[in-house]
Amino acid sequence: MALRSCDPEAHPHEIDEDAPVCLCPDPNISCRKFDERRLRGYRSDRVMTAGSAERWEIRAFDGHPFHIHINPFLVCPSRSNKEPNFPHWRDAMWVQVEDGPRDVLMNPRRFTGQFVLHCHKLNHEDEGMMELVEICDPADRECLCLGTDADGACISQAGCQPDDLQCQFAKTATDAYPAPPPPDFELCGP
Ligand SMILES: [Cu+2]
Repeated sequence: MALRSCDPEAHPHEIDEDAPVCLCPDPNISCRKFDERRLRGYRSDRVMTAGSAERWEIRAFDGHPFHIHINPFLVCPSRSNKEPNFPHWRDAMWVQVEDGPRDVLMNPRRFTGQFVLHCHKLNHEDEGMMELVEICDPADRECLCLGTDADGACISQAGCQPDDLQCQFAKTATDAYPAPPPPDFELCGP
């Protein structure tokens, strides 16, 4: 997951030197605004199954307070001197480029249904820096699958309709985001 507001001065030509400086709408999560997919009829942006556990790497290209509803997440220890250096549960976390990617563990246990995750800067969330998350029962195929491909395999609700080029562009652009530079701990001194 990448949190990003497009600042041409701070992040020129991140993906392709010949490309326009800001390829994705500003601000966004994984190159998408909240209502983009809803307007195209997608039911949710991210799908998990009840009882599962996932490790998410959350990156930001500037500063964003990441916040999720319903289930808290376990923050993995990091070398940031701004956070407790032991695993701890939170529902909000500051993510900024200087600290590098943050690893968290998601563990939806019982609740099934939809809720949001978003940047907690009010102007960012109002401008679409938000995702609709859905927790499905593992046996609920209608909840999990957007449809099936030619081989009958489930296309995840978080995936793209085969003819939706905008959705595929967003996924490709997000995958192409470079990892933020690692923090320089030498600056902390001995
Ligand atoms: Cu933000």
